[in-house]
Amino acid sequence: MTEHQTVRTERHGDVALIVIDHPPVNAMSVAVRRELAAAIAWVGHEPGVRAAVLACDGRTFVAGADIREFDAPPEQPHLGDVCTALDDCPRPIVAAVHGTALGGGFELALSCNARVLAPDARVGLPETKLGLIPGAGGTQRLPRLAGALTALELIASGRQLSADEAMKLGVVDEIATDLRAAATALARRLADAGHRPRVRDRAVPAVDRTALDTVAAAIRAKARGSLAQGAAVEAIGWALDMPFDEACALERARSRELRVGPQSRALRHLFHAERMANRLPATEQNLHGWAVRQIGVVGGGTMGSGIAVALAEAGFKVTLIEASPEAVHAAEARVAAVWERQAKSGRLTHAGHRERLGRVTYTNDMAALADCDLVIEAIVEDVAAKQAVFRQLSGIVRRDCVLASNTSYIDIDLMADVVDAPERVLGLHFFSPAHVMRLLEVVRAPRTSGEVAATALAVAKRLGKTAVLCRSGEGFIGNRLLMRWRQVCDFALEDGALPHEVDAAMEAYGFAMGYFAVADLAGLDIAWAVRKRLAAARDPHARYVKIADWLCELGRFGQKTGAGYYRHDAGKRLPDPEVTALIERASAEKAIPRQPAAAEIIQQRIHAAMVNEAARALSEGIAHRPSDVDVVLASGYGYPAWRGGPMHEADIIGIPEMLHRVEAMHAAYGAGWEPAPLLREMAAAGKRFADLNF
Ligand code: 3H9
Repeated sequence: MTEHQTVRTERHGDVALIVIDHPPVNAMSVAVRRELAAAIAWVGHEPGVRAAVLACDGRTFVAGADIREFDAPPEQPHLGDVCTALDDCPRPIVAAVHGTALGGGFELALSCNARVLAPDARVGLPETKLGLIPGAGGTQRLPRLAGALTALELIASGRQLSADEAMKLGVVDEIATDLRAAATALARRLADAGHRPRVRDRAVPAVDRTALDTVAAAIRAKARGSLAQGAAVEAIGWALDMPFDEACALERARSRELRVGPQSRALRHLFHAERMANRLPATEQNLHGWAVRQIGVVGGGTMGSGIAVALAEAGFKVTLIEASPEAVHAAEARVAAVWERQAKSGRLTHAGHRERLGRVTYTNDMAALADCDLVIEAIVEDVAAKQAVFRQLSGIVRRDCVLASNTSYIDIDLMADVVDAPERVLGLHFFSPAHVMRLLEVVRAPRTSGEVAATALAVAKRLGKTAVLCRSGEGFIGNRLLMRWRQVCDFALEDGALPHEVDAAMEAYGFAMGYFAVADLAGLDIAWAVRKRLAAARDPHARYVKIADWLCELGRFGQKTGAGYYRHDAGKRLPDPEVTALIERASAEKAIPRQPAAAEIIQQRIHAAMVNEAARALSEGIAHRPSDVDVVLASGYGYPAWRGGPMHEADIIGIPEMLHRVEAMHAAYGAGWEPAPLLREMAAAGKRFADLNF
């Protein structure tokens, strides 16, 4: 037995055990690579050792290359060299995988002679999510086991495989509860048989090249400017057309090239930003939340039923409240329909389906919430109605039951005002569909206690959400920026563009959809209600565009009414002459000479408007750090992640240039568009937004 800092070896008779022990996630730092290479060499020559098992201590198998080293030049041995050492070891080595084997971790496992997985283990190559492709043979070994088409889908999406799915695809050899014992037995069997199967020696199964080209074209189109997916397509091509070593050399070079490029830097920024965004302030980090088992949801519409689905899928017991027996019935049908679809498509087993259904109860009796640890209100966006619910809840639930509102705009303090123990009230702003969208704004009102915030963050973690902690204020972070961004889009219409032109500019920037297409999809009536609510507070000197109000007055609420900014016909979005006429009328009323809009100007102004508004939200303490804004925009609003979010981009553009752009926008748009004081201060002090992240 040898002792190292991050990798140790043990002898169990004729089988050696190599254990990586590098908390928290066994990432392959240079120290781990060095020590693992030494351990593999030791297995190769140690007298009496006939085979080995590669395993990890702690909560997971190797989570990949060490991302913290990516900003420095790579040091030897490279991960690919360690994989080659596994290939070349004269004695069979079996990977014993628990937790997640991701990226370089899965590449290590693929370089072993066999793989045994714990039943709840997962494997995947998520490198494209970091703007990379696998760089240690993953793009070459995975197609040899799973086939080129499947490997391409997995690498381009970064999707993880469950143990069962990995087994079905032939990527792993066994699933075992007693992981190390099973891996040891398999290693011994391989040694007995004198068998040392290597993935690299297998041929890539024949593939229909036309089908592959079709999938590749779809992947490139979906990437919307992100480079890594295109590189993944190329790398799978190398697997089909080139000898293994030659293809691996190309893969390694391409992976490195991407690593030093701006897209991977931006995505790494988001990776770290996501892990900062859900942290309580330093003074509260020792606070623990309360255990949450039973959760109530008030309101079973699209949002409420989506929230119930998300909660039940994470294992919580849920009580869903609706106002009338008919509405209860409709909510139940909404929830059931989601799982029905999943079951039909094979994504949910029969047993899993039954279990989920059993976790939710439906009633119109609020008293059923008496035992809940958390209640989430998800009714209409109406302050008085929400206050009535909170008042009622306050008389029903325990005093330590956390009360959350799913409002997307309303000040949480207004709800806290009407309950007993207001420190337990906060906002949980889910995005629709709530069981699909990753983002969750966790909104603290002035009185919300640290324990309540910690409780909500723990629930968010269990839901697998990307939680961003922020303070309460009109629209929180995301919708506050969206209001500005919408105004820029509206101004563009009055100034000379049409909805499909503005949307095309945003799509060219990397958004999946433009603002007007999204507005039609979401429905124009909610924003209309917000505008009416805020009408009295509006600055009378600020420019106001009436087009959206006119559309709503005509009953054009978007896709659900067949018409909004577009005409919707058989699933198609079509420019509508009636809307063009309204837009031209709006320009004429203000005597604005309509001029064709350059896509670049639209893009720059949307970005500048977001950055300026975010700077104000930062000064007001609504957003805690600039990187939180990036997380919100990239995970909830379709901002192209490969750009790193608006604040990261602002740093790249440079703060003085950003200020210049905001000043130009102010000159064009007038009152309400003044540069944020913070932006001026930063430009004067030579600061970047990154300097404000903590
Ligand atoms: C790669 O492998 C490229 C190769 O092909 C290259 C070959 C040449 N490195 O997420 P958590 C930290 S690219 C360094 O909160 P969880 C993380 O920052 C890599 N650090 O835990 C955090 O630190 P802190 C491909 C890492 O239980 C702490 O660990 N792999 C790494 O919710 C806990 O993280 C990936 O993309 C890393 N690779 O989730 C996997 N990973 O406490 C990325 C995590 O200081 N990782 N940390 O904030 C994950 O997906 C999740 O972390 C994981 C655990 C599922 C593993």
